[in-house]
Amino acid sequence: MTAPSRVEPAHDLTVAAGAEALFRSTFGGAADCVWAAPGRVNLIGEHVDYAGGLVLPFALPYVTVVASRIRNDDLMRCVSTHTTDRWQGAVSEVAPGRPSGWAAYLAGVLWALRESGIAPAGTGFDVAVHSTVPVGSGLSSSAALECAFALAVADSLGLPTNTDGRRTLIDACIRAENEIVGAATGGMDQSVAMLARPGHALLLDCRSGDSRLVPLDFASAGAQLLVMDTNAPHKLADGQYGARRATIERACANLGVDTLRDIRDVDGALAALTVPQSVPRVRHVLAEIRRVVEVTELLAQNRIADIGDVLTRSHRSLRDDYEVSSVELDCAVEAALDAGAWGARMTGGGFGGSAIALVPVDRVEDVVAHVLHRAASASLPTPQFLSATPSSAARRL
Ligand code: GAF
Repeated sequence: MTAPSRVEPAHDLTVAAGAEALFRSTFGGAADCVWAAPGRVNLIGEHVDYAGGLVLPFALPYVTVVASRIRNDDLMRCVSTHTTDRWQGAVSEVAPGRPSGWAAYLAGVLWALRESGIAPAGTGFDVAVHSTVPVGSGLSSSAALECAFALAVADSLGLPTNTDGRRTLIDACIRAENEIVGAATGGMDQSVAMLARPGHALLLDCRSGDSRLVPLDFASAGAQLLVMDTNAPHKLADGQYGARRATIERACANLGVDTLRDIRDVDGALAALTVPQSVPRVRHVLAEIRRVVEVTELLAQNRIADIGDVLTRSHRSLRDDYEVSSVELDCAVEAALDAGAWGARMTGGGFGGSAIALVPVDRVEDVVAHVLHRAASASLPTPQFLSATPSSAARRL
């Protein structure tokens, strides 16, 4: 049987029931905290969070649910409906690369909360996970897992889960991913999973950490934002993502700035770079930050259709200057544009994963059909399509 090409979001309580049933059958008794955290798409501002740039992501209506129960010993036990690969181990033995695999996102969060003195030593957790965020699709399933668990831990310990509390937890989730998982990611995904609001994108200033909500209503403009998951898995811990980040950090050192956001004279900065290969990388980052400003201004004027062109320019820059696209992503983007999308781009870390297309509603079926046809003609995996309605941040169920 072939998988359906459209993936509909499930009700929160249905996802929660999956996690809670697994919890009961594995550990016995009920979980004491059940939290959901969303996946995300980034509308624009790609590969700029670790350069102190601006990003404009929003939460998807697909969530990861964590059902957990606190333990008064050092043990963590983790199970998921998505894999038979279970993990159990002592929290005091969690270290970079240990554990490996999906449980590192959970164990890493508890490790980071202990390291920063938020969670006491001698506290463990039993955890069951169920998710509707596709894994390896560039839609931030990792951050959803981290954030749902971080909030469950905070809740169990009686710590605040309001906005200020969430900001502290975001830092712990980023540390877990950077230090225990070994993915040098920049923090956009954890921030939007914790701070998003329905009907809004989150404009996040990754230099100051400030954020504000930007109203985002595709339907009012007669449009849909289609997520096109290419089904070509991406990985952020395999070296390519880290290599891009390292190039940007070396360029900052070369230019004598803390972040590329601090650059005022773009041409001067590009001319001053001593490593020629870093020129297109820096050019992408600087142009992409300007594109986020452009999109934010267009949204303020309710000119949704006009952001299409900016999205497409972002894709070309990611493809040609930053070199993080893939055959599958390029195929989906060009097919969507040919079938009438106003704009399209890869979203997230790239090297596979998902693209987005801004499509007038009367062209959606044509775009879906065309993207499927082009992928089949090129013998690429069959894409699947998800709905991208700006949705809620992590929540207790
Ligand atoms: C991944 C990372 F996790 C983010 O921090 C961000 O860098 C993104 O890729 C690219 O914009 O999702």
